[in-house]
Amino acid sequence: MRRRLAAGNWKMNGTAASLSEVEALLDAHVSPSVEILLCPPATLISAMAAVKGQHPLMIGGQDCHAEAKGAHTGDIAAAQLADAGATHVIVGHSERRTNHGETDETVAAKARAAHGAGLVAVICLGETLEEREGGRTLEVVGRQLDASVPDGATGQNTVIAYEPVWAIGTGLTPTNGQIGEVHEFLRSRLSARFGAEAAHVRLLYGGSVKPSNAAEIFGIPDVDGALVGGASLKAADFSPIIEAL
Ligand code: G2H
Repeated sequence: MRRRLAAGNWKMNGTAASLSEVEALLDAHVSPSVEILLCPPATLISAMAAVKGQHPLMIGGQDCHAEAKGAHTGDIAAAQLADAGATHVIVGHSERRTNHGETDETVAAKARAAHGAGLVAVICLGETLEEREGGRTLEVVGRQLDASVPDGATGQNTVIAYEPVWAIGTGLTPTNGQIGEVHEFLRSRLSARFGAEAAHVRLLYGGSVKPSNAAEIFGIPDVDGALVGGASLKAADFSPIIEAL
């Protein structure tokens, strides 16, 4: 019912030379059985769109502004991402929440802007280590889900990524039980709010996903794919993750 999704978040990495990795990825997955999304720096979206040609690879931004246009130096509007060739945009990544003070309300506004521009919003949430150790994980992700996902979210326009902050770029991953508990909780919370539509919303896991742990993580119920950072930069790493889906 839900098509599996392998999403790569290049973060602030990559230049035009990195497009050779995209070519290698496309060569390895000419007709992928899962959806593949790459979110490069905005500077590379147009060039990546040109490289992919007719390949079903999807391209996303890593952030967008909540406003459609205006005096916001350095920011990018959702419609500008779409104009450059993006179909998706990540919003609410923990690095944005932490480094740029983004609140759940900011994230919801950005997701609304994404929807307004016809983009799929990949909405990120996840607890800190302190929250996890304090036994507050479900309380925190529940609050983030409620407040970061706007009304009007559907399986077509929204993907949720559960990314425990303490697992991002650290090499640490939660146990299968911990991931499964949160995903099950998120699904049921979405169901309570969105009814049957919740069954169509994909829930990705993110945080130190790599070739060696991908298959195990993808075997957890309610995990519909992954949001991959470091291991999405090289085709040799991202390709086996795609194959594990
Ligand atoms: C979490 C993830 C990508 P990494 O930020 O969103 O990064 O896989 O490097 O932990």
